[in-house]
Amino acid sequence: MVVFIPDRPIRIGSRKSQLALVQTYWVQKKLQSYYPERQFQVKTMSTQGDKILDVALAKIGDKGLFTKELEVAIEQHQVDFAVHSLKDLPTNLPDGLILGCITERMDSADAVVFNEKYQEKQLETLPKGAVVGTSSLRRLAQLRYHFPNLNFKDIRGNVNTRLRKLDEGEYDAIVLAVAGLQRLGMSDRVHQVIKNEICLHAVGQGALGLECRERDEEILDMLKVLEHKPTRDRCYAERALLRELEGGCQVPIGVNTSIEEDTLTLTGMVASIDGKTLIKETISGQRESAEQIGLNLANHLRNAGADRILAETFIQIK
Ligand code: DPM
Repeated sequence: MVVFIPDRPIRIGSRKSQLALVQTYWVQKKLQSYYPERQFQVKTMSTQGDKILDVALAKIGDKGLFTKELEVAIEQHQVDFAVHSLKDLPTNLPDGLILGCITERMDSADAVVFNEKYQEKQLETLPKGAVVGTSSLRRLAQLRYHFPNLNFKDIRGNVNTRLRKLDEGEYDAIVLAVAGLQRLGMSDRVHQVIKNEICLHAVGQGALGLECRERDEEILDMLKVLEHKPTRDRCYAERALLRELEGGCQVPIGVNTSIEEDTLTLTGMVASIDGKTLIKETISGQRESAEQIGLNLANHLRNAGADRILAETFIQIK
């Protein structure tokens, strides 16, 4: 006798913010189209980063602020994998969990959104003392370096909350990832895309990381259809650099990567949060040794003084 056992539904873990859900539904829809016979369910949960909204991100400092609860859910088999903004995912994952897949990166740049009264402005033409909102040390350090006359102020909350605070006049401008605004269908709010020469993006910015159990062959196999190899190689190099230099998600470290044929080029920068010191280095190597390129660049940056800057940052934000 043949007993028909229906395939179990696949459960996907996600945060509840609008951006997180847009990203997760995108993954769900894609997988559904590849595997029409399977059922995909989304399970949402809040993370520490969603709950603590009155403390500067860098001060909470915890690794995995936006990912920890989702990881516990994977470990406890409440979900089969989780969808994260890759830039929120720590470079060291808990034992037994892995990055099953990295999806194709969208625009990795940062954007400036201006208050109504400054619609015609750019960072370069804002009046002295204009209030610019960001809680990213990376953006703060680089923008202070280039625009010492602007006044930077911390801002917390999800993308929608931040835009509301800008519109209500608490800030003259705020800095957000282009990718986040695009995913939310708010590209029209991007008034300036900040050039690479001014602001290098965060490690993993613009890509999604799908995290699952290391031994779950079924899920690992399933997720492969969403893997984007060039993005994966770039992000592996970026993550190796960050892991080697610090490991966390709230440090003034920025990167840029590109791939041409078999060559991967990685630029990394470390800056002091007062905007006075900035070190930047670039190296290239074989794409297949992406992580080694990240490690090598970390050493170059160290030799140029990165450790001292990072140690000072650590003391300042405590
Ligand atoms: C991390 C940072 C920020 C988020 C720090 C950084 C931005 C915080 C801020 C690690 N996670 O970028 O240097 O602006 O005050 C986050 C966003 C996205 C993923 C929002 C944003 C958008 C999608 C993406 C929060 N995580 O950066 O505007 O970049 O993939």
